[in-house]
Amino acid sequence: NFDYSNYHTIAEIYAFQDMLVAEFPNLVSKIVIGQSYEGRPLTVLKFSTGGTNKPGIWLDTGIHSREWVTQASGTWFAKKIVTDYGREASLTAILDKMDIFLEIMTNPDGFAFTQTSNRMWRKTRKPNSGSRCVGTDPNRNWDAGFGGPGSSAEPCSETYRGPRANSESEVKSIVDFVRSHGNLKAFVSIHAYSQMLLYPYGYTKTPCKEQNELHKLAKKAITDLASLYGTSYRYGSIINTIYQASGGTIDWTYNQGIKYSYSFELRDTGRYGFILPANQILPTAKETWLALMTIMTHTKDNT
Ligand code: 0X9
Ligand code: ZN
Repeated sequence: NFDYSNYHTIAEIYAFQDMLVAEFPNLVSKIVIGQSYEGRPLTVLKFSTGGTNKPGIWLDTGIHSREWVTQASGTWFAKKIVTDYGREASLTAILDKMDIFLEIMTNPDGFAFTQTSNRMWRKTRKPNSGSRCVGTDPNRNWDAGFGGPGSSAEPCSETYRGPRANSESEVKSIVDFVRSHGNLKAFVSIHAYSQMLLYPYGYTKTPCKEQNELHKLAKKAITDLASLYGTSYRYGSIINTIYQASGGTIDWTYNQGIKYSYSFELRDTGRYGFILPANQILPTAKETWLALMTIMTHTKDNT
């Protein structure tokens, strides 16, 4: 009875997660990896058929709080996983070999702020000493080219990098999780908008070591995505496809040895931008899922 075709409040999404765990206790559990600056739990849904420290796939949505179609798609992905396990062969094969981790509200303070005060809020909500401007860009705060071009040292900027790498607990909690898990094979960070599928790097033009494989897999994934509604995606490295961005999530995860590090920019290409109408949530989630399945299946077959 959760309405996947509408946007939901942060409280509704927390409740949705708990209901999913209650309904499918043998498949889903909730992990709290830390807490946000304002004290909200940073919750991750773990989809697992058992075993210890199986190879893992990480998915996150909502690290930029205003990108609402991503959190909405995240709830649909969660439901899709519990629906398809044991019924759909490819997803079943993935979960028989690997665990899936899904952080839907990766920036809960920002998300709350978009619902109460400023729909266009992007950053975290931690104050900056010596400035009246609040928040750090959580996609410039990672320890990969931190502080380089395509990030700002100015707290009032939308791309403020923060005082130091991992200064934001929303970022540091994922860093700690990735390190302590130690067996993640894919890491997919989901943003909006622009319709792009991106791989490292964002901070340097130097091609990443596995660029050929990542490029071919991205092409296959966006071809599968387009097969549903014809939505067209561009693909390539961050720096060559969107712009230079330093201190980004997937550059750090890739440098940690997680080869299948990708980032999506979901619908649209700017007509509605961040304010994507709710009637596009389901089509966006469904087409994105096809690309995610392509990436996850390739990861499984190469793990
Ligand atoms: O500027 C960003 O952080 C990303 N664009 S967004 O509109 N979602 O803010 C682009 C940077 C690299 N892209 C991703 N990692 N998705
Ligand atoms: Zn974003």
